[in-house]
Amino acid sequence: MLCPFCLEDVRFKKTRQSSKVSYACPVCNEHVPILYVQEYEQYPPVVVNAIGFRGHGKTVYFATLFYVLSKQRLGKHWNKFFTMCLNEESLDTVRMNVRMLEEGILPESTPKNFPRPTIVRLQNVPTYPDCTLLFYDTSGEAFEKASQLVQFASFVKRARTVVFLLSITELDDIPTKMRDLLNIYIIGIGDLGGQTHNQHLLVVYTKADKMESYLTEYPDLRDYLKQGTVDGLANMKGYIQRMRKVSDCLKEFTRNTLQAEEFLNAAQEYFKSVSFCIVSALGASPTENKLSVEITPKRVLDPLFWLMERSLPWWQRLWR
Ligand SMILES: Nc1nc2c(ncn2[C@@H]2O[C@H](COP(=O)(O)OP(=O)(O)OP(=O)(O)O)[C@@H](O)[C@H]2O)c(=O)[nH]1
Ligand SMILES: [Mg+2]
Ligand SMILES: [Zn+2]
Repeated sequence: MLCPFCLEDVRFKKTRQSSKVSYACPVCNEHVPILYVQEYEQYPPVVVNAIGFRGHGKTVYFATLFYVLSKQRLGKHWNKFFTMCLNEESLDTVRMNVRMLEEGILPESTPKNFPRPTIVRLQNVPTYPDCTLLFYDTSGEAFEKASQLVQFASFVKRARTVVFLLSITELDDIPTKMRDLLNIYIIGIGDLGGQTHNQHLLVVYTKADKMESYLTEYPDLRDYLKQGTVDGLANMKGYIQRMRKVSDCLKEFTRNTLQAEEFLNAAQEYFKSVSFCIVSALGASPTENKLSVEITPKRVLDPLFWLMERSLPWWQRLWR
């Protein structure tokens, strides 16, 4: 089983201290949630990661995702759906992030250290098997050099799908910076003894609310964003089809508008597959790092769907 703390494959040891039963990792000695161990097969882990430069929206994206999962009543669209945090620490993290966004406060820049996971179980999302999401968020500084990635973001090695989060309006030379990030990742994963050829790549364009000037020739993408986050969720098959069309459209956008064809060519060469999506976590720009209005997230569930889609065994994907 995958240890959520050190990401090694281990056999957890059952321990008993007075009346408290728990499972401990033999490698890192962390105590792992009981439900994680006991129902591992039923809710396999999915490593949710975010790779991107400083300030490109990684932490805000995760916070918004927690907000949407806990506040936007997705159970209205999905019969029997619910989420559950598997330990107290994860519940505290989710609650703190939701409260912060509700109060209009944005997170500080994330410190550079190896992150502790936020462990959230998703149950009864239509068309997807149940799973346990392990969220890892670290500083963008960890992705500026391969050696830093090895030290602070080795969790990426265990991700079936690697997620690049890019805020293109904050890049001065988009094609070069995109290629650099990919290059750093490929060196880092090599140094970690991993293989990109076993991984899928998902490119997420963040802060879509700031991208209007880039999207003038893409009315379908603009419409897709306008419809928010929950539109179409009642029909997941249709939603996934649309998500695939959006991915194809963003691939063209990457090639033609961003002129990042070398990034695209290299990504297609090195990864099992490359998909794209676009999100706006906040829906609008904050003023002086405070939110003046309630957040209006746009399409923030799409990366999660892609991660779940790409975690399916190959035969299930083929069947789809
Ligand atoms: N307009 C707009 N701004 C956003 C959005 N998401 C994040 N931001 C802005 O970007 C800033 C940085 O976002 P973070 O999520 O903290 O960035 P990060 O990638 O975690 O940065 P590091 O932790 O330093 O690596 C926020 O403080 C917001 O001002 C969005 O959806 N729209
Ligand atoms: Mg951060
Ligand atoms: Zn461990």
